[in-house]
Amino acid sequence: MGAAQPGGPSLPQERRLVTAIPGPKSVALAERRGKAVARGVGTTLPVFVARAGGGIVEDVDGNALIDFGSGIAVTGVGNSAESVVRRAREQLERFTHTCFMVTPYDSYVAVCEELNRLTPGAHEKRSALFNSGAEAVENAVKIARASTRRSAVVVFDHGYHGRTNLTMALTAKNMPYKESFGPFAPEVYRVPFAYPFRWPGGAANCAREAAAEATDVIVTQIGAHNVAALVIEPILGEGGFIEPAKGFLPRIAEFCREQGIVFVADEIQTGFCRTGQWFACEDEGIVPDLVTTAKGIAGGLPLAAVTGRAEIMDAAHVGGLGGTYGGNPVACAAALGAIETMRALDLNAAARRIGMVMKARLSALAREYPAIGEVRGRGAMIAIELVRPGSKDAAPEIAAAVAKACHAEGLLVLTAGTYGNVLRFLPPLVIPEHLLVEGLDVLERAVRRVA
Ligand code: PLZ
Repeated sequence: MGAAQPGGPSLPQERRLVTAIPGPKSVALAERRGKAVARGVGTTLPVFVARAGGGIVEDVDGNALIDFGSGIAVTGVGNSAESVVRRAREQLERFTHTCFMVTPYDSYVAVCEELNRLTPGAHEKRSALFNSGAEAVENAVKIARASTRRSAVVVFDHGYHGRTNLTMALTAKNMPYKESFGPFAPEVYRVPFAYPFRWPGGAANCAREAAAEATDVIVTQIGAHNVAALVIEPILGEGGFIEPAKGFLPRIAEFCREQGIVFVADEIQTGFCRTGQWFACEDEGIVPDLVTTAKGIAGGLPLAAVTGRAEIMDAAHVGGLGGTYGGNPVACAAALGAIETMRALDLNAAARRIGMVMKARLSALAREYPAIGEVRGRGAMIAIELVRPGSKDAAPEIAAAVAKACHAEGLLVLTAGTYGNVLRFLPPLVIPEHLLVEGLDVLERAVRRVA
């Protein structure tokens, strides 16, 4: 291999396999890793990355993989996007950190202004910045509790909100997220989510029945007046890209409004153009009280936020919110660059286009292969749920085998779902169309081989 070439937008946009996956250099690095890194930190695909950009992740052996993962819905604007790098570099050279709580800087304020503008609703808003999605969710709960002086938190079946102690409690799935890590935070209650594909009463009744069951549990088992916050992903992410049946979210939001419960939309995976809108809540005109964001916000730098109604956000006392690194100036500069890119390239339109291309191909494939129980999702957040043909029994082994076959052919895909039987596709929103199509070709061949 020659001298290091730049990644980012200038990386050649072509799939290229020059060794087996993983190649010898990755295998050697994996061995070093095994002796240095705790085994609890898992790996989807053990190729070590040399550079990445556009729709390509290039490994240390010179293999170029098509990226259908975006680092789990983070690099929507692409890796090392031009405006992200330019603004972050300029900031790196001026100062790296002062701590916003000690001596503030304007980029933090500018990110909050953008969030207040971009999130749903024209009401007066405030934002606060943090480092990770989990930290944002924790802070949303703190703020809701301070504002309502209530303690209970309601979450949903199949929900995912993080790996810290409180957010483990909010997360539904035991393995691998919670097993052996308890005890968990108290006052967390779980209610049904409108999962049309698996709703016992059928998809047509799903929204109404699920909302009725959820609100009944809140009223009869918790007491609505004890509930500070209801935290919901407008499309479930880790839970398997489950779009709630239409009408479910508006019913839940209305119930929260009636009961004085803070409605928190966790848009950490769905936000920032991923679903073809700035935020997935917009699809049904939902105006959340608080919105948590992270992932796509800063083009790959760690940044997260809580944004919401000024009177709720400002219920937390002065000094009650913060953290050493929250709203780091380099991450804020990157976020301003990422948002600039989303506007300049109209990445909402790009996400909708990706969704159209993917759904058309995958729906055709599903008609041929009954192992694909459902094709679903919105924009550039698309998934297939794998089942034993002729049933709705989860087939995690088929999902794993298809993922493995994709990886071997140079297509990076991720799995998801409570039953591990969902293949999810999250390409960067800047992926060139020829790579999107080629990725789908690889996927189709993998399904044909396995299913
Ligand atoms: N809320 C909706 O999707 C993170 C998890 C990856 P952090 N999802 C990826 C893993 O296995 O750890 C996520 C999310 C939603 C919260 C989070 C948590 O965000 O930045 O990972 O803390």
